[in-house]
Amino acid sequence: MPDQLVNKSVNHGFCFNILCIGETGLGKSTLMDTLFNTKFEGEPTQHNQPGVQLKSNTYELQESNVRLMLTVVNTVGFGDQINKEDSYKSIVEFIDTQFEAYLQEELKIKRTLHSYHDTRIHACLYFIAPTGHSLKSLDLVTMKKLDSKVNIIPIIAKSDAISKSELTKFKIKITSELVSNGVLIYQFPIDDETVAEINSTMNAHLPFAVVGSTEEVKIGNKMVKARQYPWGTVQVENENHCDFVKLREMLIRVNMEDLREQTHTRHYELYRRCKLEEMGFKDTDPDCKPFSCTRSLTGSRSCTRMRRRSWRTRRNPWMTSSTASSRKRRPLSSYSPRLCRQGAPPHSRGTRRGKINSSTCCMLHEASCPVKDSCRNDFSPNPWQCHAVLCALQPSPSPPFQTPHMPLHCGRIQPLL
Ligand SMILES: Nc1nc2c(ncn2[C@@H]2O[C@H](COP(=O)(O)OP(=O)(O)O)[C@@H](O)[C@H]2O)c(=O)[nH]1
Ligand SMILES: [Mg+2]
Repeated sequence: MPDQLVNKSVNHGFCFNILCIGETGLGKSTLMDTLFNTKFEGEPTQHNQPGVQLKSNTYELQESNVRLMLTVVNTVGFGDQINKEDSYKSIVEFIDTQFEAYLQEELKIKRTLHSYHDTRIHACLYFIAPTGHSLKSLDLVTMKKLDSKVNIIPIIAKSDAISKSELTKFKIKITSELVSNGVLIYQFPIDDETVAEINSTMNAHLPFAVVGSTEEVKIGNKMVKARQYPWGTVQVENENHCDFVKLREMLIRVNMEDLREQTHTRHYELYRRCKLEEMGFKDTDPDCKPFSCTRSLTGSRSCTRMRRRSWRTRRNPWMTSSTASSRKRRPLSSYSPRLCRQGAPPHSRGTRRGKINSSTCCMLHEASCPVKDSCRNDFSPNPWQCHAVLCALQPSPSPPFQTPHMPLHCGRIQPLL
C-alpha cells in the first residue's frame, strides 16, 4: 500500500508554491536562491512602486524520476508606499484568485484535476525586519488578514544584523505579539510520531532567524555559503550562526506534504464552503446549521490530523538530495548531502540527474476575483474559542455552473454558541 502511494505520487509529480512577503530589500530573493541553490530570475526592485504587485515564477525541478513544479511568488513593492493601508489587499486577492481557479476547475463537469497546475499557495514566508524591537503594524495587519487563507511561517530576515541576546528577546516579543493579536501562524504538526519530536522542537524555535547568501567562502578545506564581514564570517548553514538549516528542513523536507494538505483541507475548504454557500448550495443534512468558518477550521484541522499517516515516505522523496541550477548545471546532490544520508527512501537513491526549466509569468494583482472584498475573516484574540464568521446565504435560482461569479456576502462576526 505505501509503495502504491509513493509510486502514484512520483508518477504524477508534485507542485509546491511559496509566497514571500516582506519589505523590499529584506533579502527575499537571496533567501530563495539560497534555499534552492540556484539563481532565480528577477532584478532587484526599487522603492518607488506605486502599489504592491505579485510576481510569480514557476520552475520545474527534476530529481531522479521525481518532478517538482516550484512556484515562487514575490510581493514587489511591499512596504514601499507612504500609505500602507491597502498593502495586504493585493496579496489577499492573489490568494483568493488561486483558490477560485481551483474551485472553477472542480466545478467543471469534465474535470482534469490530475493534470491541473495547482497555483494555490502552500507556504507563506513572512519576512520580519531585524529591528530587535517589535512587529510593525503592517506586519500584524497583513498576517492577520492572511492567517485563515495561507500557512504563515514567520522568519526574521537578515538575522546577522542582530546580536544573540537581542535575538532571543526579539523572538519572544514577536511570539507574544502574534498571540495577543490573535494571529495564527503555521505550527509544524506533532501528531505524526515519526516527526513529532523534531517538529515540536522546531515549533519552539519559531520565528526562524535566517541569513541568506549565494556567495561561497572557503572555510577550512570546504566551500560554504557565507557572508563575510570585516570582523568575521556568517555561515548560512551553520546552526550556531542562524536558523537557515532549520527552515530548509522544516519547509522542504519534513513538512512539505503537511503544508500542501493544510492548504487543501483547511484554507481552500474554508474558501470553498463560503463560496458554495453564497452560490446557494445547501447540504441536505436536516440538522444543517449556518456555516461557521471557525468550526470549519478546527474541524478540518483535527480531521486532517486524524488521517495523518505515520509513514516516513510522506517526507518528500526529491528532498533526499537537492535541487539544481539550470545555469550551472550543478548535480542535485550538491543541495543537501546530509538529507541524502538520512532516511532517503530506496527509490530516490542512486544516480541523480536534474534540470531546472524556468518559465516566468506575471500574475496581475488586479485579477477579478469575485470574492475579493467579501470573504474577509476577522477573529477575536482567541479565534479557536469564541468567534466565527458567518456567511449569509444567498439563494441562487440557477446552478453554479452557469453563474460562477455571483456576488458574495460574507464576513459578519457572530459569537459561537
Ligand atoms: N546582512 C544581510 N544582508 C542580506 C541578507 N540577505 C540578503 N542580503 C542583502 O540585502 C540586499 C537585498 O536583498 P534582496 O534579496 O534583493 O532583497 P529583496 O528585495 O527582499 O528580494 C542585497 O544586497 C543582499 O545581498 C542577509 O541575510 N543578511
Ligand atoms: Mg527581490
